[in-house]
Amino acid sequence: MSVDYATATATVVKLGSKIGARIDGVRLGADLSPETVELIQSALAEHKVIFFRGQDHLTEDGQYEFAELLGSPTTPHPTVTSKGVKSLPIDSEYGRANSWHTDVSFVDRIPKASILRAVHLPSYGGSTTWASTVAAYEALPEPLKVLVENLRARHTNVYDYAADRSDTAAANANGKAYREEFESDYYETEHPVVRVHPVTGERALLLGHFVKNFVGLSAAESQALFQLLQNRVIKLENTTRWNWQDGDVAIWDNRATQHYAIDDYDGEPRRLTRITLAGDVPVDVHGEPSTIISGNAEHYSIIEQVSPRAA
Ligand SMILES: O=C(O)CCC(=O)C(=O)O
Ligand SMILES: [Fe+2]
Repeated sequence: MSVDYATATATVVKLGSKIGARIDGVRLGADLSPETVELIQSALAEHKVIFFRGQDHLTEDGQYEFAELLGSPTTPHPTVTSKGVKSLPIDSEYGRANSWHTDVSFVDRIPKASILRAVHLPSYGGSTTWASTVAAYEALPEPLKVLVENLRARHTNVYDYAADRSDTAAANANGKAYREEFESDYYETEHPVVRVHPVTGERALLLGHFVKNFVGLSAAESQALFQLLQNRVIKLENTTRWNWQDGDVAIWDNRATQHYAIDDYDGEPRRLTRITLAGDVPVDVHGEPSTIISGNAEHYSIIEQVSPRAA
């Protein structure tokens, strides 16, 4: 009889009351047992972002094969197609994601999860912070819940990226070329502001920096309301911050979180590789799905068919 070493030794260490856990005693790869995969899936559903240390053995291929155990990997990106075949390089030369967002929320089929692997880290700084959008929804007073449950937002890949940050990479030639490729096709999708999580049934705010406006509100009203709601998402109690080490892997539930990469490592190179997993089309509390305004994301991702987990 073979012993499932990974499940026998895997431990989930909670990092905060609202979000975050570290999983120890698992060597990530294509050969994980179904029990270990199940442990990872349920930890992800419960804690929203999970971290693994010491995965130095993992290559890009290994990261991809592991990703296939958790879902269907998408192509690296809907518009950034020149940089990688299996994964998207997250490289400080091309851009710095120091602005709160949910990944790829400008398409209808928002990826359900992202798997990020450290490749080359700066000698200081460069942490990443995640926020629970479920905790943010749950803390809303009743009148605001009623408001957001009946509100829809337009998300686009041509967004005002300079609005609340100084992006050091945006100024160089590589950063400009990356930005041009990012915007090379126009995507716009109307999503509910509150989506019902297809696995946990939890309600989550769906916002972040790809939001252009709220449907039916003026630009100024959209801006004011967006600020109010985003401030609730990023309340420090809703967040966890990870200080990367070589060999680390982070996985987040992109249906229940936003994240922000802290740009505090000056000119030092920083590189990670990201694989996103196909997700479903969001549905609001009334059962209404998101609608496409512009762009077709079929080449990027399938639409995942989700079966809710037993409680
Ligand atoms: O650089 C990071 O830590 C995260 C970048 C990011 O937004 C992503 O990988 O989706
Ligand atoms: Fe991101």
